[in-house]
This record gives sequence, structure tokens and C-alpha cells, in this order.
Amino acid sequence: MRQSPLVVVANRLPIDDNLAPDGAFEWRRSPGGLVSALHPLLRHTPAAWVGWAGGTGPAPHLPDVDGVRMHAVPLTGDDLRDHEEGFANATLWPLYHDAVEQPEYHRRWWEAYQRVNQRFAEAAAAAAEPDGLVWVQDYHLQLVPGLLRELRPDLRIGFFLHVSFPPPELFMQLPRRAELLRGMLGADLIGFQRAQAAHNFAQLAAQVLELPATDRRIGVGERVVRIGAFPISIDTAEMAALAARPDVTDRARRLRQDLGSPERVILSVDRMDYTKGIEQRLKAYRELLASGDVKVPDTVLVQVAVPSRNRVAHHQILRDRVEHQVGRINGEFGRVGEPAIHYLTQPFDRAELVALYRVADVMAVTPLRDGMNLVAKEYVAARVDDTGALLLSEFAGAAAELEQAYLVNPHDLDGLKQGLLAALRATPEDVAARMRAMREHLRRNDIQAWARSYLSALDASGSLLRRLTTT
Ligand code: ADQ
Repeated sequence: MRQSPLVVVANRLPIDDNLAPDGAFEWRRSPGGLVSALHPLLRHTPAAWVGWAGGTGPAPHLPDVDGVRMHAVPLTGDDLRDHEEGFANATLWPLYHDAVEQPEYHRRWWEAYQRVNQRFAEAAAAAAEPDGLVWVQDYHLQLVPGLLRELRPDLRIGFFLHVSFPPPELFMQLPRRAELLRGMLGADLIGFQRAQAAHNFAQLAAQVLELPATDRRIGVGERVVRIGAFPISIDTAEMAALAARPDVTDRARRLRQDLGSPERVILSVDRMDYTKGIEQRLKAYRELLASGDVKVPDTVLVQVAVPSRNRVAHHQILRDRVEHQVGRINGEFGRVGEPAIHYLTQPFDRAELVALYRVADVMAVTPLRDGMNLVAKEYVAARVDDTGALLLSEFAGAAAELEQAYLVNPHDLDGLKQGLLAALRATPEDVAARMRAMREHLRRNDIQAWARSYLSALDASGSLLRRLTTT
């Protein structure tokens, strides 16, 4: 196998299951945040990506995509059920998101998690050049740093957690908590979205493993593991350029007409997930319609909710509940040709998504808990004329940076309604001042800045990054 100086290890390869019409593989951009974030960084570097290619047969041999080598890790049906749908998405995902749904603990899921993490570690060990840099992504693979260090002590190993990391009181529920922490501590640098997450992790390392720990450094035998906040971002310039493209502005104009030329358009774009606060938001909107504070057709809501993780029971139940709510609200408050909610479950290409961002006078991003939330950042970057109000949950990582958003606690229904009304009724001057400040923040803190700051912290001597940029 050809080896690479930089290897990204993530649960999935960033390619579509389907081939493009010309037979080439395409980057899969949506609806996940991880690929959206890493795509601009890896394009045209001599990097490799280790991940699952979809399907349950033997791992396919894949061509390079945009110069990035693709190493497929095979998964069986049992692996998928017990590792991905089980331990990753029905144990860790709810536990890391405030247990808004009950995490489930099954010993068989843990065994699958270990087995699959071992397979990913072996694939990464085979793909990395001597003294190379391996960057492990997210909660599916928390044991990989430790396993990989045993196989390849020469490597620099980074781990980045895209989702939030819970406070000790919650994490302590996990039956295999010590092993999970030890797995992450195989890395040289552990990155989180927020400083609070790094703090939580340090407390757990001290409490569970009795290691000397501060919010920046943890001693593991002879080694020092650094930890810290590296808030992920977006390709701000690309987003702004797309938003200013004439075909996108034309499309936005037509969308507004198709929506009945309302005075105010509210938009929400989420993966269909119980952490995203969709039900709470719909309830707030319904109450505002019922009280007459918001009227159709002057105001309409566009709710985009792409189903994901369809095989996890919670997600199917959520979809049914959301669709019931949407149907009820449209039945009560819509008229023929004038629905109160335009509800879409399709993935869109980037131009269409950005046209939607450009139509939205208010963007409502109100997750109950979210590591970062890239949609909030994409919306801000797309508002190139400094219009548009962002309603943002305090519990999204993005709130730590986008302080000028209209911040709300999505558990507080009255607060959510007030926040929505404040955003709808804000003066153009207030909206512009807030948007300008947030856009400026994203101009300086874009995805390139994120990757640079993480990778240069990981590669302290700078030798690997130099090798990458000169290759
Ligand atoms: P996600 O939970 O997937 O990511 P988010 O950060 O909002 O959430 O990213 C979603 C991405 O999918 C965005 O780039 C968005 O544009 C895209 N998308 C959503 N709906 C779409 C649609 N209908 N069509 C096309 N594209 C769509 C996880 C964590 C987050 C963290 C990211 C990155 O849960 O907290 O921000 O990883 O670290």
C-alpha cells in the first residue's frame, strides 16, 4: 500500500455511494458537518483518508479523489448494527448530547466498538508514512488513538471530537468509561469544539484515571497529552462567493416569489435529529401563529430536515412526530396555496442551499445541544449584504463565537418565542451591526485557520506541514 504523510481517519469515506455520471467518485458533502469541514482542507494535498465506503462486502479498491487516497475499511452487517447504529449512535450520541434521549448500554455494542476501532487503527497504521501524522475524527473512533499508538509509536496522532463532550456527571454513566478515556489519550493532541469540553475531559482524566490534568495538559506516564478548544469553521470566502453569484441571487429571488413574496421568511436547516430542537421550534412557531403575533402569509417558515440514521429507532419516531406537527400546523394555519410551513426532506446542492440562506430574513438554529453547528456559520457567511438575523441556541458551540446572534435557550418555550419575535422585528440597523460583526469573525476564523491552528499545534516542530506543502 502507498503510504501518505497525512492520514485522516473518519467513520466514513467522503465519497458518495453512487458514481457520478462520468464514472468518477464525487465528494459527499451533505448532510454531514465533518466532510463539509475537511473537504476544502484536503483537496489537492497528498493525503489519505481511511474510512468505510458503504456496503457490507469486502472493501473496494478505490481511485484517488482530488488527489486524496481513499482506503476503505470493510464493515459487516453486524458491525454496522452494533458499532455505528449501536454504540456510536445509540450510546455515545445521546450521552454526549445531554442525554436528551436515553442512552442505551449493551455489552455486545461495546465489543463491536472495540473490534471496529481495531480495524480502523490497523488500516491507519498501514496507510501512514514513517513519522507521519494521523488525524482521527470523532466519537465513532475514540479508541483508535490508543490502538494506533501501540501499532505505530513513531506517528504523531491527533484526535478531534466534532460533537460536544459531556460533563463528568453524565459521562460517568458509561460502563466502559476508563477504556474510552484511555483510548483518546493515545493521541498527542485532543481537540474539542469548546473550552468547556476540554475542561470536562480534564476533570474526568483526573477523576477516573487519577492522572495529573489541567485544561491544557494531561500527564500519561512519560507522555504529555495536550488538550484544547479548536472551534471548527467553514470556507467563509467560498460561501460568500457562492452567495454573490448571479445565478444564486436570481434563484433566491425566484424562491421568494414561489413562497408567495412574504414579508418575512424564517428558515431552519437541520439533519433530522432529536438534538436539533426541531419539535420545540415548531411548537414555538405554532404558539406564535395561534396568538396572532405571527401571521401567514406575511411570514412563512421553511423547515429543511434531511433524514439521517434512519435505522436508529429514535430517529424514526422523531420523524413521525415532526411530520405530524407540520401537518397539524399547516392544517390549522395554512390556506390553499399558502402553507404556514414549507417542509422539505431533500438534500440540496450547495447553490440551492445558499439561495435558501439568501432568502431567509431569520435563520433559526436552535439545537438542544450541538458541538458547533455549521449551518449557523454558513448562513452568516452567505449574508454578504449584512442583512438577516440569526436566532441561535446557547447550547450550540457556535454561540461561543457568534455572540451577536439573537441567543436563546431552546428549552424555554417563552424565551424561544420572544427570541423569534425579536429577530423578526429587529431594525435593519441592529441586524446589520450584528451581522457585520459575525461576518468579520468568520472571515478571520475560517476552516483554513482552524486546520492550520490544529495541525500546527499537533505538529509542533512544523516539519510535517512543511513536507506537505512542498510535496
Ligand atoms: P452535524 O450534526 O451533521 O455535524 P452541522 O454542523 O450543522 O451538523 O452540519 C451539517 C452540514 O450539512 C452543513 O454543512 C449543512 O450545510 C449540510 N446540510 C444540512 N442539510 C442539508 C441539505 N438539506 N442539503 C445539503 N446540505 C445540507 C457534526 C456535529 C456539529 C459540528 C459538525 C462539524 O454534530 O456540531 O458542527 O459535525 O464539526
